[in-house]
Amino acid sequence: MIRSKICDLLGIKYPVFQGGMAWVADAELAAAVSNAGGLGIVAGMNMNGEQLRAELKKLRSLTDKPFGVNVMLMSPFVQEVAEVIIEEKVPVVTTGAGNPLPYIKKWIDAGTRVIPVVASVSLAKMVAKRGASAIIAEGGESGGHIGEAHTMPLVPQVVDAVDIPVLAAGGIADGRGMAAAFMLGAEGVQMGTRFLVAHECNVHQKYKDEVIKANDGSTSVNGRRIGHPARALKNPFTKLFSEREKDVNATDEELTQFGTGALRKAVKEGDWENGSFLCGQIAGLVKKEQSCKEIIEEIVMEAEQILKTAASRCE
Ligand code: TUI
Repeated sequence: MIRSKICDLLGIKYPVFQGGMAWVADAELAAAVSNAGGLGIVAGMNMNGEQLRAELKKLRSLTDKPFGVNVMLMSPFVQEVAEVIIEEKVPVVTTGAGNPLPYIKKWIDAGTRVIPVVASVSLAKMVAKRGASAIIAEGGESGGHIGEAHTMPLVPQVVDAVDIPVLAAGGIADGRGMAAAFMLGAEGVQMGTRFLVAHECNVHQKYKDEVIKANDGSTSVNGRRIGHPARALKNPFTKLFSEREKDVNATDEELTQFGTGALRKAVKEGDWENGSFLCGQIAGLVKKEQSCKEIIEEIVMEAEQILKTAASRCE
């Protein structure tokens, strides 16, 4: 059995978080992950306060285990989502795509544990000082919005900089990745891409098929010019986006407008022409649809086996 401080801290069986993927991470997926012993996380990104409240009601009807809500800090609904988290006494909040400092104290005072996603040592230090319970260090191998650093250099540097548990994210989809994260000093992992193809994940079947078809070169990063770099499966949409990004005559506003709604088109409609199929670089390793329970148990067992036998390398 893998022992981890994060399990004791949150009362979960396995140190595995499911990323709070915008438009993807709904009550059904989060409940399946929490029921399987991980930490299921609902995306607050694409919901206003009332929609989040309804999703939490559904989630609580599906699980009595700990769960989290992810707050995407650039969401137009960030204020109301932050309030609903307090009113609904959400056990864990993860944050992404920005600096959560303005909200941390309010959440902690309400009894919510705050676990920010960071892409740099400087933000990790700042949130640790303000009372974060743990940190998710996310490298640029991740799908979706990313920072500059990659997982291998980022995780150990964050581990050295703070004295709270660190989870690794970005480029992890199996037990080898999980074992490697522990070797870097992490106390757990967060995965998104592997959960995209879970039976309980409600993305369009085309999305799952394309993740399963993907190989090591299937993703690219676009959006740097408008300050929102995001990793997604290469498709007609990313090709056009990349051309417009290089076009000096296209304004930043036009580019932003072009990207608006593309994630919803991918998740809900499976629209390969116009959709943004956010996906991590590790997709080439994801080869079949499984239940959340199968995914989590397989990864943890594999990691345990690797960690147990690792000592045999040394005489
Ligand atoms: O947030 C994510 N991944 C996401 S959010 C998203 S939805 C979206 N919609 C429109 C534009 C952009 C995104 C899709 N994928 N992951 C967590 C994450 N946070 N990755 C990187 C960061 C991050 C980056 C910079 C966190 C903090 C940060 O620092 C900002 C600062 O002020 O220091």
